Amino acid sequence: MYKELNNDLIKEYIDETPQVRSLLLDEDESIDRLEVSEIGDGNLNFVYIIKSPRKSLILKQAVPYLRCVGAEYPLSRVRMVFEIEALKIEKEICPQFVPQIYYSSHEMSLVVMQNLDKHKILRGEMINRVLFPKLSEHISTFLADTLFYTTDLFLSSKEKKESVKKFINIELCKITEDFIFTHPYEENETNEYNPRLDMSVVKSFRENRDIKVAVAKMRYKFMSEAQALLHGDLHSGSIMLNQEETFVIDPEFAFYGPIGFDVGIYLANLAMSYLSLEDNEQEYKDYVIGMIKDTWDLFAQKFKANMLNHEKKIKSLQFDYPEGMEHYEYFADSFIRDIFDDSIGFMACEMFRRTVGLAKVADIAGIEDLDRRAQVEKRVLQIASKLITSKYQDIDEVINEII
Ligand code: SR1
Ligand code: MG
Repeated sequence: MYKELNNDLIKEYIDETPQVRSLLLDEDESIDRLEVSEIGDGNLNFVYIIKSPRKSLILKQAVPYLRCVGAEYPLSRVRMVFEIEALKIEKEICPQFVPQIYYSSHEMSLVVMQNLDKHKILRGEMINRVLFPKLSEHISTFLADTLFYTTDLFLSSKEKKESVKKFINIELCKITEDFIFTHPYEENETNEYNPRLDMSVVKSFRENRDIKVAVAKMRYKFMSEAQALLHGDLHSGSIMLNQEETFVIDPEFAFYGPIGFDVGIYLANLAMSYLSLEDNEQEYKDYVIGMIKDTWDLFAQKFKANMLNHEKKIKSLQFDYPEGMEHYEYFADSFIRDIFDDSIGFMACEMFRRTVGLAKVADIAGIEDLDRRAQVEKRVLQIASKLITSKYQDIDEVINEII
């Protein structure tokens, strides 16, 4: 039976759960030897570190409401099932980038997993101006592999449809539909604004026909294009890393959606980190811009290599004739071109919502001087307005809008 845990109840729960207890303690050791602390700073769930003299691990539990709003915003616990199942699939595809799961319980809506205690959250590290030379290589592989190996370009028709069925994540998709694609474009009680933000800029994007049409198209794409199993919330708070290793966490928003959504959300978070920097931080600025360029370029190369690597599958996709491979390569280029356009569209949507919606990014919301923060936010909105209404040849053109 489900029980909402807290620091004390967790010890009892572990005592009654031999699969977890044996990871932490010898049989004759008392549960008093455990130390439990809640460390979650996300919007949805509770996350505990549990330490014993020999090991530490993470226990993450979903509660029947949205944590950042409270009990008045009910949210079913089924989101933990999506998180557990997505972690398993991602782990199979990219074992090096996904934490180890030790135990999971659908009934208790919880997962027990590797404590990444030698790793930190990317967002905080970017706020502290730490450089990670391997990150773009790692994230581009995570994106290219998780997003290719869950598409119809790789799976059989039956496997893909069965997987789509397993990931009908109605409630968390609705959160994205509301908080990314709807509320930022209307007066909504959940929106939050920096009091110094120039509201005429907000008004102008809310009443701009081209922006509204473009956002409506991205929303429709998000709702209807079941291309690949997405992480669904790949911002810089969903990545833990150090100089050697990168882990992608928190896939509770996982569902089958448009590939460009994951890519675009990540690029938007890099762009907002860049825009939060001061004029005199040129070295870090160059580094973040390099991340935007490398992430896209490496993703595109790796996704294309994945597409070209499965000859049997390619032949079954009606390219089984002498020039078939060459024609398939045209298809690959055109497919990746469409992902690029989608990524930039979703990137813009993420930039709008992180400025006027409920969920902010600490890179910008943490700027103490509200006037400077408002200047940064105005720039974010102006760039997002441009990105969503324009067509770009390549990532360099997009970067030119941002710098
Ligand atoms: C109301 S929940 C707001 C956001 O938190 C999650 O991390 C997702 O990004 C969601 O949109
Ligand atoms: Mg999250």
